[in-house]
This record gives sequence, C-alpha cells and structure tokens, in this order.
Amino acid sequence: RPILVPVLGDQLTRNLASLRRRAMDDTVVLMMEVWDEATYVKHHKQKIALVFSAMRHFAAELREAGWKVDYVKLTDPDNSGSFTGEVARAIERHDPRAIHVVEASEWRVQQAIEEWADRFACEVEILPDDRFLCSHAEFEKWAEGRKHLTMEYFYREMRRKTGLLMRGDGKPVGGEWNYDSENREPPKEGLKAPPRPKFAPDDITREAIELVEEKFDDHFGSLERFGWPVTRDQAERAADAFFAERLEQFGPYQDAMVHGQDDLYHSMLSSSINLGLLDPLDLCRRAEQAYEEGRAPLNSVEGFIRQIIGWREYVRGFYWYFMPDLESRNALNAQRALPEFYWTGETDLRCMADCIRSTRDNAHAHHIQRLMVLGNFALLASIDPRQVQDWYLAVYADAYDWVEMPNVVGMILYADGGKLATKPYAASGNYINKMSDYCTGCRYSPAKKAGEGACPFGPLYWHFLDRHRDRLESNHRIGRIYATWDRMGEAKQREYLESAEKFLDSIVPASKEWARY
Ligand code: FAD
Ligand code: DLZ
Ligand code: SF4
Repeated sequence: RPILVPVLGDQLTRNLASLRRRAMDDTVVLMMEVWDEATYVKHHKQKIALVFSAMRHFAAELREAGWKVDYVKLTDPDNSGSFTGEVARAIERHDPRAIHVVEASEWRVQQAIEEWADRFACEVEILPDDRFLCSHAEFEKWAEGRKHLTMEYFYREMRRKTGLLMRGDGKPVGGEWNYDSENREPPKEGLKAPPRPKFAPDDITREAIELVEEKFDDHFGSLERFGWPVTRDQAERAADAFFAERLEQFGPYQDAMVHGQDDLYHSMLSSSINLGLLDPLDLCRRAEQAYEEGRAPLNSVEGFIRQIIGWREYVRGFYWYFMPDLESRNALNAQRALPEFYWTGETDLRCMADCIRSTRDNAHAHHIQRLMVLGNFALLASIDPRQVQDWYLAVYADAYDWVEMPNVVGMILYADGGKLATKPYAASGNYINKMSDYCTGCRYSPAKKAGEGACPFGPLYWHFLDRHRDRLESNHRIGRIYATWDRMGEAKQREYLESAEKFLDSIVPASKEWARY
C-alpha cells in the first residue's frame, strides 16, 4: 500500500517536505484542480490560467523524474470539486497506508486538511511548510507580549538567523540594518526600466487559457498579455534577468511610479515564489552575491532581501498569529461599498485609472501602487475591509489570503487597530505627485487644495484625519498633524470637508458581485 502525497497548487517544488523524504516507488502524488479553489473568489483570469498551467507542468516534471502522479483535471466528469472530496476518491483508487501532506498556506484549506484524520481510515501526517524561514511557533514566541509587532525587529531576527548581509561580529553589513531612506527616489524624466522577460504560452498554457476562457469568462481581467513563468526553469530565467538588469536600480526606484511603466525595476517574481517555483532564501543569497561581487549597491540588495525575509515572512507569521479574527477586523468602522471603478478603471483620477489598468492587463500592480494609490484611496474613503480584501484577493496573480490579508487589513486599512503598522499609511496627493508622473495630465491638480479641480486625495486626507481624530491624535507618529489642521481655521477646514463629502457622495458603488459567486 502506497503513501498518498497530495500536492496543493502553491506547493510546486520537488523540495517540498512531503516529497523530499519519500521514495518514489511507494508514493502516489495527488494533484487536484478543484472548483472550490478556482472560485472561492473570482480570481483574475490570468491567475487561474497560471496556477493550472504551473500545476500541469509540475506534474509532467514529476512524472519525467519517475514519480507516479495522479492528476485530476477540473473537467474530469467525476471531479467532486473539493480537496477533501478528491482525497476521498483517491483513497478509493489507491488504498494508501497513510497520507503525507504539507500544511496549507491558507486558513480555509488548513481547516479542511485538519479534518482528514477523523474522516479517513488511514493515518494523516501534516508536515510544516519549511519553505518559510520562520515557523509558526517561532513567530508566536517573537510576537508574544509585544504591543506592536514592528516588522523591523522581526527582520533583524531573520537577518541573524540566515546570516544574510551580516558581518562576522554580528553587526549588519554597511553598519545599518535598513537603507529604506535611500529607496525613495522620485522617477526622473524619461526613466525607463528594461522589460522583464515574458514567456509565450506553450501547448499546456494554451489549454489552460482555453479552459479559463470557457469556464471563467465572467471573471475580471484580460488574458491577452499572459507571460508569467509557469515552470521552475522559466522562473529561474525571470530571476536571472532581474539580477542582471534590474536589481541595481531596484533600491532607489522602489517607491517610484511611472504612467504606463508597469514593472519598473521590480522583480516581478512574487507569483513564482508563492507557487513554489522559486526558493525565497536562494533568491536572497543570489542578491547578496550580487552585492559582494559589486554588481548591485547595498540599498538595492538590502531592500530586496528585506521584502522577502522581512515583509514576506512577517506577514505570513502575522496571518497565522491573528487568524481567524484578522479577516473580520474593522477598527476604523469603515462601511462604504467598493467603488465600481476598482473594476472598470473608469475614473478621472489618473493614478487610480493607471493602477487599475495595470491590474486588469497584467494581474499585477507593484507594491507602491497597491499601497499608496489603490490602498490609500480605500483607507481615506473608508471602504469596507471585507470588500477591499475580496478585491485584492481576486485581482492579482500572486494573491493568496495569507499574504493579501495582512497587507490589506493591517498595512493599508489600519483595520487591525495598529498591530502591523504604527500609523495609517494615509497620504494626500502630494505624495503621489512627488513619487510619480501621474499628476501631469490628470484632470485634477494636487496644487489646488479644495473645490472644483482639486486633487480629491487632499480633501479626503483631511476628512479622514478629522473623522478619526479621537483615535489618531494620541498617535505619536501622526498626532502632530492635527496642529496643522487646527491652524487652518474653520473656513478652510469647512472647504476641505465639504469638498471631500461632495466627492464621496459622487462615488458609484460596484454594480454587481464582481469578486464572489
Ligand atoms: P518586489 O518589489 O520585487 O519585491 C520582492 C519580493 O518581496 C516580492 O516578490 C514578494 O515576495 C516580497 N514582498 C514585497 N513586499 C511584500 C509585502 N508587503 N508582503 C509580502 N511580501 C512582500 N504580495 C503577494 O505576494 N501576494 C499578495 O496577495 C499581495 N497582496 C498585497 C496587497 C496589498 C494591499 C499590498 C500593499 C501589498 C501586497 N503584496 C502582495 C505585497 C507586494 O505588493 C507584492 O509582493 C509585490 O508587489 C510583488 O511584486 P514583485 O515580485 O515585483 O515584488
Ligand atoms: C489558486 C488556486 C486555484 C485557482 N486553483 C487551484 C486548484 O484547482 N487546485 C489546487 O491545488 N490549488 C489551486 N489554487 C491554489 C490553492 O488555492 C492553494 O494552493 C491553497 O489554497 C493554499 O492553501
Ligand atoms: Fe492622482 Fe490627484 Fe495626481 Fe490626479 S492629481 S493623478 S488624482 S494624485
């Protein structure tokens, strides 16, 4: 009797804990395309095509290496539609003596897996996902008793643990832990990054795309520009191109935004890392090597490593530490429905329109677009956190709720009451104007403060601060801004508030359920 090893759609590596320790001859690998996973939100079309194509390529790679793979396609007539249903059917087919499965990255799926031991008549072993550096227990130990879970301190622990950019004496390379202050260059005129490699769909990807066109045609997004890596080999080529051509400028322009330049110097590797095609620690070692060999400056390399062993590990720990409550947090009592333009891109706010266009065309927007444009708007306009979560989970190729949720609930909306961020990331149009070229060519002007033609972010910013004064005035990082507000005087304040209210009243809520079935 074999061991059954279910491999989930974001566990596509031969280095997976459950595969690493198995002998091929008494193992059946089970991979399942299931309706439940394809529809728990209405994922962007590119995401479904990406996941199915990458799963099918990985199954082929395993078979070629000698593994026995039982692959259930979405269209198989007896497909039950769920992981649990498919494992039950596979047990009938293979009569395994045990199931070995790596824990799920998401709460929803882990709950289902934890029921398998009671439900099935064979032993079930759930293994930790050691593709992450920090275990759940390690994060809990770090978080216990802290008022603020400041990412920076967690990150330093991860630097010490991995030895990345560390000197022999336990101090950070270059003398500082963090070079974020050197990672905020506004875009210079004519800034143009080398394009990332795109991978033309092969037969397997084309078949996945056809399936998506047939079954998920009403989902958001376009398939036209699909070019994601779907195999480890392609993902490695994408990483090579990033290290050779974009890492050097990644640091300085990390926060920059340029109209129509969707990738800039970002790695565009998140979907590959999250699927398991790339190993995050390996990428960090390669970045470190680029620094050691003088191919990239410290602020770029440290910035890249911080995003991965800092932010990525931190949000994963944060998610598991606060789930399931995290999902329903709404500390600022935000109730407004998501605007229709998040789905259509039809808005005169040029920054929003460009970020939504990139989201629709590429199933991607880079971090500062997600945070300081799309996220900032959702915060200032008090959009209901559940609807914001659904949107972010539905529209990006790299979206999984373990990473999307802390970023939405904690980072952009402050809906966790300040566990993740020490202050809300609220900003007026001045920030967007400084860090992008969006405002030139916008119908609105950030120089105009209120009334007709004024950039809506300004009035919305003051309206937000004013309505949350009770909570935010005592915050040491944002509280001082109230002195500026008070100095404005009542007439000016009224102008801002009325301008914001007029804008908020004009927002058209989403006309249909775009994100959920
Ligand atoms: P780069 O800028 O090249 O960064 C390198 C890597 O660092 C990324 O590939 C990613 O693995 C990691 N990283 C960077 N920032 C973060 C972060 N804040 N949290 C976790 N990992 C990070 N990332 C996802 O992978 N999936 C999501 O669903 C997701 N949702 C987000 C929602 C919001 C509201 C915000 C503000 C951020 C979200 N991010 C998410 C984080 C980040 O925006 C993306 O990881 C990044 O844009 C991916 O592009 P890249 O690979 O070019 O990243
Ligand atoms: C995102 C996704 C989609 C769209 N479809 C599948 C699927 O059919 N089968 C599968 O194994 N995984 C899929 N995934 C990724 C899963 O949602 C992800 O692996 C788990 O939910 C992680 O907890
Ligand atoms: Fe966005 Fe305001 Fe600039 Fe227009 S003026 S692009 S709305 S920040």
